[in-house]
Amino acid sequence: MHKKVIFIMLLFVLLCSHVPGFHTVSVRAAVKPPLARYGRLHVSGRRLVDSHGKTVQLKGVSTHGLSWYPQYVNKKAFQTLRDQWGAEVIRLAMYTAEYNGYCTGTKQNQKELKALIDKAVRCCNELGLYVIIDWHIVSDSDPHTYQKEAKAFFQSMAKKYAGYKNVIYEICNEPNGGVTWSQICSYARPVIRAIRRQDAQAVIIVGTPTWCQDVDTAAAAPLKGKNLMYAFHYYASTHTDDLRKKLQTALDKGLAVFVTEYGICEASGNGIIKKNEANRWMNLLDQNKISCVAWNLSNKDEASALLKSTCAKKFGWKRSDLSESGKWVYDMMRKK
Ligand code: IDC
Repeated sequence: MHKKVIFIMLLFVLLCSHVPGFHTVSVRAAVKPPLARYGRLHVSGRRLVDSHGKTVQLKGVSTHGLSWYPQYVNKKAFQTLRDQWGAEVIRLAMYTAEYNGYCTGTKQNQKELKALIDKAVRCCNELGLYVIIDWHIVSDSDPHTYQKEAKAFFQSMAKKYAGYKNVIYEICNEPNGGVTWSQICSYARPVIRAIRRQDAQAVIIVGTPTWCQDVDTAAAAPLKGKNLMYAFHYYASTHTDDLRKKLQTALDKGLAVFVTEYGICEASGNGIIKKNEANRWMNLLDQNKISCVAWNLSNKDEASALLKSTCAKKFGWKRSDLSESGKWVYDMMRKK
């Protein structure tokens, strides 16, 4: 009798294991959401750590421009990323200048962007995901261009989300056009103060010169203050050993680095994909427990988009709905 029961149970497991999705559902159901696992994050030395001081390496996905692809800000999409992909953090890229940017669009547009961020932050909170609010400067190379707007924006965000444990602020995506580290610091200090007046603890990520490549410069003269991190970005088909050296220099100096954007294609966001280089980069990040976010969640017809351009689904993507970049990111994150 006993043997019969065991046999039936084994048969059941064997049959179920052939049902698509069984593994994902069963494995994920047993795992607590990231926020429940790690709690409030903070920075210790060069590491991001959980509420018990244990090193945390978050992996996740960035939206494309929020104004451009608002359709992917929905709970089911984020749930798909959490449960099927293993994502722990979502980055909300809010362009400041391009594509109905926050600083160049209408007041109505600003209102819509804030509503979208609010929806995203709430969804992430309910799902226990970390969320990065990204002030996405690009063509407005110098963050001083919209410093006044940035201060007001982050002050209002920090006021609204001070009680949340999952919100991270990224105050300038990619300074470029020769903007120096000391210029970035003079932008960052008042913006950080505006956040700190509302929220003394949230992790704040500061962009670094040359599209977030010069972390070595930041490491030579980091900002004062707690829970600060520094952004580093790479695109594996364009950036290789030289940039890895820069990152290593910064790490050796003890800089707390967060890769808030990476791609496995060229820096244009398009072009060829180099998986060998992508793997080399990810090994370096894994060895050093550096958190990272993949660019971008959209079906735009470009190599960095994670969804196939023919895929119209707003959530519930299967592996076959993903682009080559998407499949690489999905497989890599699921391994974690
Ligand atoms: C790219 C998008 C592309 C868009 C362009 C506009 O992929 O669809 O037309 O921005 O500027 C970055 C930027 C990020 C870029 C990305 C790829 O932060 O905005 O997105 N990239 O070029 N830095 C390095 C690469």
